[in-house]
This record gives sequence, structure tokens and C-alpha cells, in this order.
Amino acid sequence: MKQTAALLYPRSTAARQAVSLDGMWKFRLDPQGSGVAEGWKDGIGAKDTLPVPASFQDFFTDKASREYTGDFWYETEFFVPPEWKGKAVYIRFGSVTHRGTVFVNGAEITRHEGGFLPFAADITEAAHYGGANRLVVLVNNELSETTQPVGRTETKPDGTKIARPYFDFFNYSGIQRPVRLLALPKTTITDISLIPRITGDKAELEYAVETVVGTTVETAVGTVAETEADARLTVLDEEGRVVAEGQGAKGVLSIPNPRLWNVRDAYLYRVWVRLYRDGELLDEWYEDTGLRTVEIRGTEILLNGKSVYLKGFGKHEDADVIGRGYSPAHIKRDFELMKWTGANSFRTSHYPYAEEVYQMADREGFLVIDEAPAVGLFDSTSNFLAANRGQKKVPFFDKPGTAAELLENHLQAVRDMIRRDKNHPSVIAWSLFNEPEDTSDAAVPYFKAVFDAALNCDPQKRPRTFATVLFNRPDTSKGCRFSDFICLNRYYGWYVLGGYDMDIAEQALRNEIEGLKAQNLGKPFVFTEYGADTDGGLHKLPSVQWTQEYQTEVLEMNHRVFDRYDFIRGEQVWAFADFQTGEGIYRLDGNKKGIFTRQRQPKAAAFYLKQRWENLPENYKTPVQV
Ligand code: BDP
Repeated sequence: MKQTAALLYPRSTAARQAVSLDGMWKFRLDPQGSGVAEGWKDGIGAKDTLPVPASFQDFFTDKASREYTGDFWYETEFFVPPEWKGKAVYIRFGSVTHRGTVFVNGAEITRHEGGFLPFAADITEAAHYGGANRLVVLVNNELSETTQPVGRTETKPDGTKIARPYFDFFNYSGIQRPVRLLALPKTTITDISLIPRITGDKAELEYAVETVVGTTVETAVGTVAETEADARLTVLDEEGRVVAEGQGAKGVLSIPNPRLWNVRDAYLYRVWVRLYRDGELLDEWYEDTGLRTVEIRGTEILLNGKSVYLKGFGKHEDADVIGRGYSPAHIKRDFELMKWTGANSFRTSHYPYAEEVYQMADREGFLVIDEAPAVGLFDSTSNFLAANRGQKKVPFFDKPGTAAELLENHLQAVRDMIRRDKNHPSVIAWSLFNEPEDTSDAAVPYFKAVFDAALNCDPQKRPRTFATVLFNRPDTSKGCRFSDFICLNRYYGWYVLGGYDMDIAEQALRNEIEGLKAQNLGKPFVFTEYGADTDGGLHKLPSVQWTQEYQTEVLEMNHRVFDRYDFIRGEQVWAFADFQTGEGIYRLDGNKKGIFTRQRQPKAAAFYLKQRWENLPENYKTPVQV
């Protein structure tokens, strides 16, 4: 998606207006795929309405609707004030999963592929000013091996399409994040990049503002573009005091008496950017950011030059009824629960989350591993079972005909994710894949392209990584060499040697880590997944698998091993809360590895984790400096 002023986080300022279009929209499934031919772009002819934003699947009481795969349509009406004539008018979607085509007043405005990042439709020409406008969105949720996340779409004998995800979460879809109508000036701020630098007790903020000149003037030589506008920056502290000012599209601001952004001790500065021409304000926008540095040095993860040990979770955006729909209530509850456990971090498994999640992480001082939607790059509809037992390997990147298109979509998602999230102090790393099959040579150029793109797009040059499955060990994986720190998803005590074999599982985990130690890679390792499915109502003494006692025992066993090795620099349990998956004999109405239930109440292991994490210092495993 080309960067435009409309992709910046939508906020109203003196120069911009952002109006919510969220609410009840008309909705219609299109099982015959006839909507295009029948001209639904001019009105979908539906009586049914449902809320936007939300996933559509869990509102209905019939299976055909819940499992629906294919095209489906939304429609709403909005009013554009007459005084917006002369402005650039857009509709901005937080996400449309997995792809959408936007029509306004019957005209196709834009198409977008990829279900977890924002895009905007420029409706300046198509809008009726001072009147009603019809917005129709054609959404499609089919999976393929060239789009992300990866899966396939099959057709049943009766012609019904069915999604076969190569990943372990329900294929929730729809208009899942907020929709905003925007009025923007024609000469605008299109982007800002911020790079904090800290030396001793001094802090600087390097910045680069991008703008477009969108107006023309009549001169003696004809119509030419207006002269460049002047960018001015003002940095405010949390009390609203001006602490620094700058002028020009690029510069370095020095921040006096800086308060650094620290883990679980955040401090945010508000950076206002204003565009002027001849003293007239043309545009203004702000970004909240923090002063902190992130770096990998040897086997340590350093925040502001100090070692930090990651404690936390892999998560999902997932809740009853709304599916993967944006829910500020769940965002709030999840942060409260994470704080209660003593966690300091999480991974946005397995896709970039709603922008508001990162804003809260910024505010709460959480460290985020931000993950691209590159999950399922492994040819199996139950990869988490086969791969976690080391049983099935399919050289995914060797597949003729799919890898090139997949890579193109992957690169787009990585670029769009980094452009969206690059200024968040909470984002400390990019995770560029989850559990890809990367043991063949064809993975090398693919990984190189993705890792290079991340480095090139990120002004802060954050560490890059990906989550590895059992067979991606540094000696078998072709991708690990690209990671600045190595993330391990491991299920010793669950998929590998569970139950009464726990002692053998512990030994097997130690053997694997001894092998890593012997390779002496000089990089930090983080466990980004470990855990056990657990029914929130089941207890047994002595434990058996699926009971709450067993979940705690698996965590204890893993921690006993992690605690022995200094190069293990983090533990993120799988998963924060129970979540919906497709149905099957290996899932009890979803994945139950949550430390919390899907309703966000604690299982017994939550109390154990709280006890452990509250007693682990943020710089756990750092030798005491005398
Ligand atoms: C891993 C996947 C994760 C699954 C988990 C599991 O990364 O998405 O939910 O296993 O099986 O393979 O619980």
C-alpha cells in the first residue's frame, strides 16, 4: 500500500477530521458468487445487519454461516459534509480479513490483500458532498498457498467452499477493526520516522517527516505545484511542557533531562508535526513515542543498554462472539491480567494486532515482539501436530509456482507492518515468520529477502527473528542464521513425551539445549512457545494430561531447564488465553493452552506464573555488576 496521509493513525486535529463509521452494517453472504454479476456494488439487497468491527462467524446459529468461506458483502451509508469539498477524503479500514474491494456510490475505489493491516480508499472524486453516500465492501476469506496466513480452500461435493488453514486458529474474517471517514488537507504529512538515541544521561530524537504538496498555483509560466510547506516539530512531555522544537523535514532534537521509556515503567513524549506555508497551518498530526534503545549484544537483549529477560505470553486477538474483532474491553482486561502475572512482554502471534494494542503497550511499558501474518508456511492442515513431533517436513519454499507470489505478499505485509508500527517504543523486535518449513536450500533466498526488507524499512533497525518449530534448530534450519536472536517454540511434556514421560521430556529438552550450547552461536534464545492444553474445569491428584495440575507441572519442568542456561533470555508461554480453532479430535472446542480461559479468568497455572515472574527481576540472569 502506498503511504498516504490516510494511513497514519486516524485522529482529528486542527487540520484533520476522523469520523467513525463503526456500527450496524448490512451484511450478506454470497455462496453462489453472484454478487459481482448482479451488481451488489450498487446495494447488496440485504435485510440482515451485523456490527462492524467484528468477525462475522460467531453471531449466527447455523454451521453454514459460521464455516462460510468465499465472498461476503457489507454495506453502510455515510454523510459527507459540504464543507469537505476541496479536501482529500478517504475511508480508512483498520483491517479487512483477508481481502477487500471497496465501492463508493457504485464506483470501485480500491482493492486490498492481507487481513491484518490498515488500508485507505481515496473517495475524493467519488463522494457526494453535502449528501448521502453508499459504501459497499466485498470481502473474501479464502486461504491459499500464496497469501497470508497460508492454507488452502477446498470445495465439498455440493459446491460449498471450505477453508483448510495450515495454522492453528479459527479463520475469523470480516471487517475486524475500526473504519474511519477522513477529511485531510491536500498538502499533508504522509509519514514520520523517529529514532531515539541515548548517550549517558543525554537523549536525542532524530526525525524525518514526509509530506506531499497537493495544491497548485497559477504563475506566469502556467499551473505549477505549490511551494514546499515547512515542517515544524514540537515535543511535549507528559505534563504538556514543550521540551524541544525543530524545523525542517529532517533533524535531530535534543531532549533535556530525558525520562527514558523503560520496561514496565513507561514515559511518553508527544511529538507534534505541523506543516506551514506563509504562516498558515496546513496540516498537523502527532505521534506518542518513548526514548529507549534496543540492541542485541552477545547473548543479551538490552533495553537502554541494560539486560532484560522477557517474561510473558504468545497471544491471540480472540474472544467470545466477536471472534477476532477489535475489542477495547478485551485489550484492557488482557493488559490488567498480564500486569497481575508479573509479565513484561508478549508476541503478537500470529499477525499484527490492532493499533490500539501497541498504544497500550507503549503506555504500560510492555515489550512487544511484533509478528507478520506469515504463519502456515508448511504444507499440512495440522502442522502444529506433525511438526511438533518432528514427523512431517515438506520443503515449502521449493514449491514451483507459489513461492514467488507468496514472497511478494509477505514482503508487502512486512513493509506495511513496519511502516505502521515503527515508532512504538514497545515494539522491540520483528518476528517475520511463525514455524516455517525452512530446512531446504530454497528457504535461503526467501528468508534473505524478508529479513533484508525488514531491516531496510525500519528506521530504528530493530532486531529481527522468527519463531522456530522443533525441526528448525540452528543446525537444520536455513533461516536461523538470519535471526538476531533465536525464538524456540517447543512442546516437551505435551506433543513430545507427555504424561508419565515428563522426566524423559525434561532430559530431551536439556539435550536439545546442550546441543545449542555446544554450537556456541553467541546469540540470545527466547522460548516463544511452550505449554500444555488444559481444561479450565479439570483437576486431578496426581495429575494427568489436560488437568490444571499438569499444566503447572509442564511449566515447572520447562522453567527448571531454562533456569540452568544463561543464554536463554526469555520465556513466553503458549498461550495467554484459550482460543478458537477449527474443530477436530485434537482440539476441545479450541486450543486450551491458555493460562487464562477464553473468558479471561485464571487457571491454576496463572497463580504459579505470578509467583515465579513477580520474583524474577527484569534483568534476570545478568551477572551482578560490582
Ligand atoms: C505451534 C503454533 C501455534 C499453535 C501451537 C499449539 O505456533 O499457533 O497453537 O503450536 O499446537 O505450533 O498449541
